[in-house]
Amino acid sequence: MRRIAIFITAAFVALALAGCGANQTTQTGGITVRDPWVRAAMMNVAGDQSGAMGNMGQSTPMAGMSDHGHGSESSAVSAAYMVLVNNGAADAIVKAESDVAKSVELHNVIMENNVMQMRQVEAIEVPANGQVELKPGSFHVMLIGLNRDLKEGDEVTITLTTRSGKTIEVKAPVRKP
Ligand SMILES: [Cu+2]
Repeated sequence: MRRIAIFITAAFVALALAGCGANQTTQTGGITVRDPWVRAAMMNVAGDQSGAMGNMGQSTPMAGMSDHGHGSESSAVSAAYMVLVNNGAADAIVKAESDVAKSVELHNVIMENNVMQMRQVEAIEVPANGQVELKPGSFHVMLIGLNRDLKEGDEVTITLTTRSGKTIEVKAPVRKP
């Protein structure tokens, strides 16, 4: 008897899930982006310094280290911030891409042993009918290895992918923090 009861419950759950799926396809909502911006950053500040040191013929251990940058390889970083507004079912940002940097990651800032540290995260969760603010000291889109200077007034295109499979193209102005 008990086994039959469980089977019937499972059938009801399956029907309920099928119903949810049908509702989701007619939903127009989901995650949208408000107030995006990218922190201004220059890619060649460190490179110029190591070049000047090299011309003086004096190589400190520090200058020697930065020479491994080989000029065209930028180690400069920046970050993008925005508000993720969700007027649909719970979803998440699982990927970010941009042509301004060699690598783009989703990050959070956490306190560990009283030290603030950045950590890569698999996803930035956005609750149903809720919002998440990407801001300094919290979640952000990390731009690693800039391909060009990000000057105030420039525009950066970032493409976000949601767990539900939607892509969101964000045009973020560059600002000084
Ligand atoms: Cu970061």
